[in-house]
Amino acid sequence: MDRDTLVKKLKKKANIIRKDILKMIFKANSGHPAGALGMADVFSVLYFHEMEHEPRNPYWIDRDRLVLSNGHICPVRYSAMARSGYFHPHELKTLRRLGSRLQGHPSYVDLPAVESSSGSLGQGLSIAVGMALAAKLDKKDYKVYCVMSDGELDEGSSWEAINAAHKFGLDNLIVIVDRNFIQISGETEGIWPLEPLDKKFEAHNWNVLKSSGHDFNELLEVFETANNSDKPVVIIAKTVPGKGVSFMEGRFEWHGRPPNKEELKQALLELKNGGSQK
Ligand SMILES: Cc1ncc(C[n+]2csc(CCOP(=O)(O)OP(=O)(O)O)c2C)c(N)n1
Repeated sequence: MDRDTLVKKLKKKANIIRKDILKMIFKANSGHPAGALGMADVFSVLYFHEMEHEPRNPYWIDRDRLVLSNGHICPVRYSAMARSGYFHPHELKTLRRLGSRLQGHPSYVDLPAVESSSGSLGQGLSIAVGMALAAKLDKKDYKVYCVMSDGELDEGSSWEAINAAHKFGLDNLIVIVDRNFIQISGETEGIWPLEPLDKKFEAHNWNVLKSSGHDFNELLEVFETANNSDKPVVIIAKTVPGKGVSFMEGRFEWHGRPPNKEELKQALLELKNGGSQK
């Protein structure tokens, strides 16, 4: 498939994912739209291009692993999984229901290929480091991806894991930081400043790549570079929280609030027309 066709396909998938996210969170009347919508483009690239996986064989031993550390944005992952064939998209409407496999914070016991339960922030990277080390010890070629939020980098455990990845030479580990500059109660730089984030990773001997989280050509290129890294690699993906919906974009207030009926209607209309172009 040529690059233009691929980009068109990935954009289309991301738009479907965004609509799913909004419908799921509306139906559950609870959830986290901003981070999920902001990462829809990255998840489209991961599930429909980048990862080696077999949706119909979720326990395939050589599959690439994806640890979602910031578990609260899981609607983006559930939609990408459903749309790539892990389960029927009808199941998406069970988000956050008692007994559903699609819990508000993912449960790996319930849903194959979720790889790890998450929700308690600051733990996923340590889990991913363990998985990447296991791959090395088992002489396996699969890669371990870890999606994490910028808010999680407030936590010391993240930096221990970053150090460990260098110590063990984990060139099979690709971390994607959702750099959306927001967390639950405001902007990251006001609450717990992280900059210069690139230099901090570099100081821990990581390969640091930066990309827009929404430009598909840039994302494809940055993943290509990441695949050839001889060190643990982080992609700092600059994303717009709430991306695609004009009244959610850039607003931390949408971190954890569901849309009401009118808001859902307007958001879906915007996405039908290709999403906010702000
Ligand atoms: C260890 C832990 N502390 C607190 C929380 C509560 N919490 C849930 S989301 C969140 C904000 C984290 O910021 P970020 O992940 O950057 O959020 P987003 O970008 O999705 O807005 C907090 C503090 C948690 N889930 N886990």
